[in-house]
Amino acid sequence: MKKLHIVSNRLPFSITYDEDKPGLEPSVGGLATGMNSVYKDFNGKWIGWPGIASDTKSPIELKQVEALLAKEGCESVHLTAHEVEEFYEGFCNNTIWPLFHYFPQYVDFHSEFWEAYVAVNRKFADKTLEVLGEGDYVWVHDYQLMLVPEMIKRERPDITIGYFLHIPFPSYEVFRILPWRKELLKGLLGADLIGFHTYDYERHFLSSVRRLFGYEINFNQIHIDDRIILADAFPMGIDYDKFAEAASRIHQTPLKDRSEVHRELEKYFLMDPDRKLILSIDRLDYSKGIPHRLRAFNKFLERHPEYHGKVSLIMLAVPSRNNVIHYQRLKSEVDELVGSINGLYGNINYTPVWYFYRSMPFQNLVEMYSMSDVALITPVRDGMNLVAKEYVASRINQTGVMVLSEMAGVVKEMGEAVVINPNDENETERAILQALEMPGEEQVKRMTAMQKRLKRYDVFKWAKDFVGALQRVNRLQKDFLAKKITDKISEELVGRYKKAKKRAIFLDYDGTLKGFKDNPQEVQPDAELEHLIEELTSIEQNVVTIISGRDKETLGRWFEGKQVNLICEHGVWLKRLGGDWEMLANASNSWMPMIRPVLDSYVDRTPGSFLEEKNYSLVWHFRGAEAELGELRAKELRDELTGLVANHNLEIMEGNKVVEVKTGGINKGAAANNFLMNMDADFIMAMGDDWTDEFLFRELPDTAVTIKVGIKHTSASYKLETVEAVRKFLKQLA
Ligand code: GDG
Repeated sequence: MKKLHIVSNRLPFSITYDEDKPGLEPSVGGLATGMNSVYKDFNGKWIGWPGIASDTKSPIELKQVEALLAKEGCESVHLTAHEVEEFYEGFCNNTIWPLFHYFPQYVDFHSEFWEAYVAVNRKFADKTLEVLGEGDYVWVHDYQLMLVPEMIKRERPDITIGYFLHIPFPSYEVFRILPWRKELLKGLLGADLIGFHTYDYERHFLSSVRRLFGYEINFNQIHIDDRIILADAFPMGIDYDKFAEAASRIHQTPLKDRSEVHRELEKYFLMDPDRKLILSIDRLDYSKGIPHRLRAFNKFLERHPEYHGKVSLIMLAVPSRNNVIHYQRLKSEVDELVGSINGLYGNINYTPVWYFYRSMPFQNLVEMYSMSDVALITPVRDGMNLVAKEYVASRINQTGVMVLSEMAGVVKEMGEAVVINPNDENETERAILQALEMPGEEQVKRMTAMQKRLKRYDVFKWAKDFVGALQRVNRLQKDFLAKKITDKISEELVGRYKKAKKRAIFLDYDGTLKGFKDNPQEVQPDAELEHLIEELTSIEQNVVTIISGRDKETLGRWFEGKQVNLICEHGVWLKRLGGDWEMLANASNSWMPMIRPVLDSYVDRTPGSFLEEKNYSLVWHFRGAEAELGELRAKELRDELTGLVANHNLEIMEGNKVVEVKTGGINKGAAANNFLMNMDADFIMAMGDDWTDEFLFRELPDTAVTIKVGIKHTSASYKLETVEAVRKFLKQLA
């Protein structure tokens, strides 16, 4: 059975010591819960760091820890204190974290950090490689391990690799700041499926891939040589029932058994039943917008004296990365703000902000969720934010209001929240008021809708969905490879070719015999190609025809003196060996003055694009333009042309980074069949790369060997990935 292995920075256990005897404490985080549900079902291992610096323990102690973890299906990757410092605290938390959360001013660009990141990723990849069986699945998690997918794929292409990023993927303009941006992307592109919390992160990622590498992207599929890579959004859920059930237990806990937090909260409400409580929970991180929240709350108290004594903010800030200067400064700022608000508005009976700088047990967390009237969640950037989901799950009586930042990934699933921009403190202040005054009925309506959604797409469904997509991408890849010319198929085809007495061979030029360049005039045949054509055409039984959309002047010049037939402009012109140009189809160009100005305007507005004028067609090339702009303009141009061409028997052809307008009814398929008349060929072969070649594949006789170059869907019977593969195959025929 194929296994599924998980790779993440931390293992789902912490190591505890009881008088030097190590033990394991299971982690209760969302990731651990979700992954436990899949990796055990799939009989896989969990590969990660146990959380202790390896050089602070003796080899024997490390072995003990390893053995304990191994019993739980975990494989340990050991990191020294120095590695933890440079890799985790350095590159992960001082480079990627601030950059991906749009804090470029906090980013450290140290090459030592980068080197440590590469080395540690290598360790994770090596450990994973040790456990992999034939055709297994691997699911790699988060920003600490962005290079691992490629490291595994390079050595084990048979492994299907998924990767999930838990933080935002920033816009290209931010991502490009990083000196190692290409390396990170290459690392990710080793995966077959790349998941994000939201579609926004997905499109930022695709845009970076397009701009940095120029790979072909079809909706959410990236095509690289013979691989298909899928990017998709999977909003991570929580263990919904766990929170709902815990909240329901809390409501039923007898007075004497209630926790101290529970009792304190009740005391607060006892003082005045009209009192309200606002909740805020996060790690103390600059991405969480804690000062913004405090300033907005301060404004609220300033503007609404009627709420003095009636509303408190209970703020749990979990200590985090406190050896980093930006976090220390943040802590001072938060301490000051809390002090200032409490100093201004507090009294003996009233504390406006209850501030806890620590973490709390799960039980207390749910008590706070279930007893707070409002959750104020205002990150300036957050990949998802699970706290928001946990608050909703804990509201078992369906009351409560969520005030939520539009910068958190979770907002996409919480349209019913009161949504604010955390940088607008006036808006947040108004939202606090709106939340406190929201009628019960409306609260219930909004909360019920959110609960229904979050209960359905919980962390188990999320994990299952991702694994399902991983299996699908594996099938997609197999479907593609099904048409690929393997060594065995190649042998068969060569056998058929050898037996034939008369062979008609149709070869498209650009993208088939020769790779693309920005300027289409720069791709005349190279020496290798010329030699290949000479060899092919020197065989008596072969009738070789170059069949292309190019103009007859260019092809005529490039192939002058060669023993090939030429079909140009998609089938308008034919030049038989030794003969003159003849017109195969009744083409006209009287329409050109009408269409040319339209195309000219696209050239003007799209830097890097240009217009090519053939005898019977006009072509707008956008390969040299900025990729996304080019695609967008091509779409606009097609729309604009559609009305114009319909009335003039014209056709719009979309080639590879070109939009071409030409007389209707002319295509390579019709031209090739015309050429084949009276020829009596007993072996017909056609090769081409774009959709103008699909006419050829469809219209040639069924016995023809049709070969698509590239990995897109095709009606050809076979596929070859690249121009190099085409040349290699033709060499066998020569
Ligand atoms: C990253 C992304 C993304 C918090 N305080 C206590 C406590 N917690 C638990 C919460 C929640 C989790 O920690 C925090 O999750 P978040 O999603 O809010 O944030 P990050 O830790 O920054 O996580 C984030 C997430 O990955 C998942 O993909 O949503 O955007 O930054 O579950 O309940 N738990 C306990 N005591 C506490 O004091 N027991």
